[in-house]
Amino acid sequence: MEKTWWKESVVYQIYPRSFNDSNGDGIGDLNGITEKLDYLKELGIDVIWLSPVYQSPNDDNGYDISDYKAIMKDFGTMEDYERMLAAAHERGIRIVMDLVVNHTSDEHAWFVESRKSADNPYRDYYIWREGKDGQAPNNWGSCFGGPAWEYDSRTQMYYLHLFSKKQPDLNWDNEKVREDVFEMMDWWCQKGIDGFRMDVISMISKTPGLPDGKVGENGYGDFGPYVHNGPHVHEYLQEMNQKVLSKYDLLTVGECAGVTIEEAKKYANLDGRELNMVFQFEHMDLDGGESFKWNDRKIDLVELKKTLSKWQYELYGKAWNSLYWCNHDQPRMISRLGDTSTKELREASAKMLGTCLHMMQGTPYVYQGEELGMTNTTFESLEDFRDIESINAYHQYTQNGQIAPEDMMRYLCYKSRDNARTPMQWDDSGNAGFTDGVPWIKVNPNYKEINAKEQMGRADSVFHYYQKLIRLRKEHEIIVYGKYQLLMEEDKNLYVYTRTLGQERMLVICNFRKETQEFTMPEGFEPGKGEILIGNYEGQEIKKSMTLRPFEAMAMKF
Ligand code: TEU
Ligand code: CA
Repeated sequence: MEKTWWKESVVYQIYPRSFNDSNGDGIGDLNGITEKLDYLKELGIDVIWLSPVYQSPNDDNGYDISDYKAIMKDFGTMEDYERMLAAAHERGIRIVMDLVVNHTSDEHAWFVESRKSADNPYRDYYIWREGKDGQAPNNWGSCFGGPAWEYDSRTQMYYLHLFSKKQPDLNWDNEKVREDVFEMMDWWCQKGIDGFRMDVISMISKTPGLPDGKVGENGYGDFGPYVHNGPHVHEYLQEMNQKVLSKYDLLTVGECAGVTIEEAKKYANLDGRELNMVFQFEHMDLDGGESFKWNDRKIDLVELKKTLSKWQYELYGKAWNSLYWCNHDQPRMISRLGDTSTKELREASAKMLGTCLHMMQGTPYVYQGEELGMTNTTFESLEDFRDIESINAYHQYTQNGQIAPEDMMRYLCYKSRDNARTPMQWDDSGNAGFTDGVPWIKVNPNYKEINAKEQMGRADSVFHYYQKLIRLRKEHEIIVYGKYQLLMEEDKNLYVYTRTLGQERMLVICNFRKETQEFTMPEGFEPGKGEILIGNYEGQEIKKSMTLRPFEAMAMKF
């Protein structure tokens, strides 16, 4: 397999609003990031993926962009951006920008023009339709509740928005839209950035005719089949690749809601015609259901193993995986699959989850605070939440009587995106050292126990464990390029797999339970010949049969 830097890298995702506030206004900013580059260097990551920092009215925290070539005032200036980029590059850290081009803000100049009149030159930059019998053009519901169409009285037509009504969808079938987007991407590449994470890029090509979808429990039609991996998506990405991506040395990752293995092989094919890799959602959605993600079901380990293994097997040698447990849209994985009830269990399970993910094949992503074992937060009322998805969902499901308010509040506390968006916990001073002012969202009250300063000063911390996981990838090619094989498929408690590269083999054992588990070494792995690369308990030894302690994990090389 061809060796490339983006296969060998570890990416760290920064959610700028919650990372570090340098000027006391309660909002993280670019200068705040620059101040913390040495921290990231110490952790050892290679690449930063920066959630959007462009000008935005913040209906969806920057995922609604009103000017792609300007920096959000809350975050600083273009000079601050350039200083951050240079400072990152000086440290050998690359910067990947979030590219949000399925939609813009309704305050973007293109949309301001577009809505003026039906014959405006920018009209076809967006998706406008006549109503049907005084109703929306079709039955689609938006991701953030309500219909996916907004009526505009000026021209008496509707525009499509798969997300909030302040996020109108661009019309990618218009080649002028594509040209303008590619020109803007090139402009950023010329500035020296190192790649793009492409927001819901699997949704840019809509099925002509925009057919009604199957009506779900929320009363709206599902747009999925007519929007995910649409008819021209690969053509448009190949065009983007030819016109922009192929001219630079970039890391590209497509966030691909609704992506299947077959589609991923096209998006992330090793032939390099489209993108380097995709974010798939299957392992994240295993605990979903009728009311979308709003429940408190647990992910089933056997299902999780099957799903992740399928992606490992099927993309091997054909396409490339991304590996993630956490991002700004997901509750903290330690609160879903780990145990946060005591410090010991919390740290053991954080390290186990890190081991399980980082030893697979693919490019690992670490979301800010994951390297400390940061947990879900404990909000008490709806007023504490800031996320448009959570707030709208609360109203929608409680108003139509589908979910009782106290249940919905419990589900929000478990699943809300805001769990990942509480401020980064730097130290045990006020507001976790994130800001001298009033933070835009409440700090998780557990910051006195969980913070970077304490962990950097302690050899057995989660931080140092992640540092080692990241370093091992640089020292052992097998971690990057070895072939994956799942063992003990049906075991309900252990996740065990091997990696193979030439004569070398690795064995990875992870106990996903707080109860101890008996384990016998598989055939062909001679205890005396193995070396422990990393493990989350003191004094581990490789033995023919072992009693694995709560959340015990080991990666061994033979
Ligand atoms: O997320 C796309 C996406 O699929 C989300 O709707 C996801 O399903 C949801 O957040 C899970 O609860 C991207 C961004 O990552 C997200 O932050 C944005 O809100 C969204 O696109 C719109 O830009
Ligand atoms: Ca600030």
